[in-house]
Amino acid sequence: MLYDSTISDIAELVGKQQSQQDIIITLKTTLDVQKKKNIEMENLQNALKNEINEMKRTSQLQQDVTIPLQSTSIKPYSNGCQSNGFDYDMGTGICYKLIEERLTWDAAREKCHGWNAELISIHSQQENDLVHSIAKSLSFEIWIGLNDQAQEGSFVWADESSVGYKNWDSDEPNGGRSENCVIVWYIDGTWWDYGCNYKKPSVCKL
Ligand SMILES: [Ca+2]
Repeated sequence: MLYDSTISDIAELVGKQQSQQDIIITLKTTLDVQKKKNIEMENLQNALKNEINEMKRTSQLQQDVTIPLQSTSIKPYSNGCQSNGFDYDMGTGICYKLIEERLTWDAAREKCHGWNAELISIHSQQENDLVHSIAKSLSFEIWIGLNDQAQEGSFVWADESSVGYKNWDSDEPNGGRSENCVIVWYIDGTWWDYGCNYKKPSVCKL
């Protein structure tokens, strides 16, 4: 009886030990699975971080591009007027700059190009009054963008805007092939065709 009891006790102990081992194996397996899941989670987090950084970078790039475009569309002239010494004229809404240095028509035009501008085109009495007032203040005639260098008698603006308003003096233009550029006369603001190689002050327009 005692013997049987001892055998059964041992069997029970062995059984308990076996089941404990099983539990340990199960726990180990669970731990391995958890570790694997942690690594996967970490990888996912890193991928998300990278994606967020990329989105931040792209949105910064978009802002860099968008802001100047917006400000340009709101105030078309102010940026240009503020740079290179251009002035904004309230009456005509144009951005202009006087070149006091006396230059040939071509050299004056080149100078305007250096500021992304063009020799001035005139499309209204107000614009002509502006150029006339500048000429008057210098007591000197001023080059404007009008010229017939490409085709005799066919006057065009340097900035390629269409010719509408005109203010020729009564017998002008009269110079034929020898006078292909145009000035605003400082006395009364009328236009004369003139030899392009004479040197005169000029006005650029943005
Ligand atoms: Ca001519």
